[in-house]
Amino acid sequence: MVRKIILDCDPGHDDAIAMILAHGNPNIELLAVTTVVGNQTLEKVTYNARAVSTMINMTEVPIAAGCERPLVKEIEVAEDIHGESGLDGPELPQPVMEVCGKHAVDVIIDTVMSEPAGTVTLCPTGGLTNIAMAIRKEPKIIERVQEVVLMGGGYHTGNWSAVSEFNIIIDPESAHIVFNAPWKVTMVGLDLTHQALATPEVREKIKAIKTVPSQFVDELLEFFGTMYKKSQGFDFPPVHDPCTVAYLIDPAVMTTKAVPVDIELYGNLTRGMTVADFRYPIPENCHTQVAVDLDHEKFWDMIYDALKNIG
Ligand SMILES: [Ca+2]
Repeated sequence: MVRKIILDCDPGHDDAIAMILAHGNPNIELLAVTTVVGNQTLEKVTYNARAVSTMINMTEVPIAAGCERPLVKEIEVAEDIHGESGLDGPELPQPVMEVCGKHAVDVIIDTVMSEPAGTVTLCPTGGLTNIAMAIRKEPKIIERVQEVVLMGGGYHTGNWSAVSEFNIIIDPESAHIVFNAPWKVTMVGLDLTHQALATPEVREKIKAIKTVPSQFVDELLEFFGTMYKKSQGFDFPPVHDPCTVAYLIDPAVMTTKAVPVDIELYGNLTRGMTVADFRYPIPENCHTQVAVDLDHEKFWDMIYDALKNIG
């Protein structure tokens, strides 16, 4: 079954690979790419989204720019992971894609309201500002969206503080709105994405595809890997964001567990934590689930196939 998705992102090395996976897989219909401040400023990540679309010749998918700052907090970017441009490493093509005239929040609302109810999935891979704003502006989207599958958080680990993950901690108020809306939320957090490592074997297989986009992905991973080694001590970089798209292509790529999840807003040490309650019994009305274990080989096979399809 073809899944219609909106990718709300902040490219971002792993966001770029999520775009490639969504575009290159026949079971995903990408309705729009919307951008939000996160890994870098809105201006930079929107430029990057246009450049990546150009790189993979994805000219039919609208790109809309969204919120340029979080709801409450000041802007905090991830320069030590993604560099000054947000997509340092490869040389980017001059974008041929223009942004559409509408704000990303309106693109999200209008797309969800105009497509048949229950057919559009939101796939946020950055901070949750645009999604929270869309809920507040048009609450009817909550019951019309099929589900939300997001990269963010972690039930046992953090990467921006001891217990908080970047996409959540940069705008915890928005995350609180999104996790507490009564729609189905799948949290693809660090517990899962730290298994999506671009190992040397993976790098070799990507290189062997020998296309311009595969070379581009290899250069992305080279920079991303160097930064992850330097700033977080990883031997191989975890490629977070495409895990969300992979789940929508085939849920068997990961195991999940239904548990209530809420966002800590006030803790001195724990602000931005995704608090997952694993106690028995799980409430009947639990609308959140967390990703647990990744099928590494199946995941990377999807990336190789997408690159081969794009050519
Ligand atoms: Ca991202």
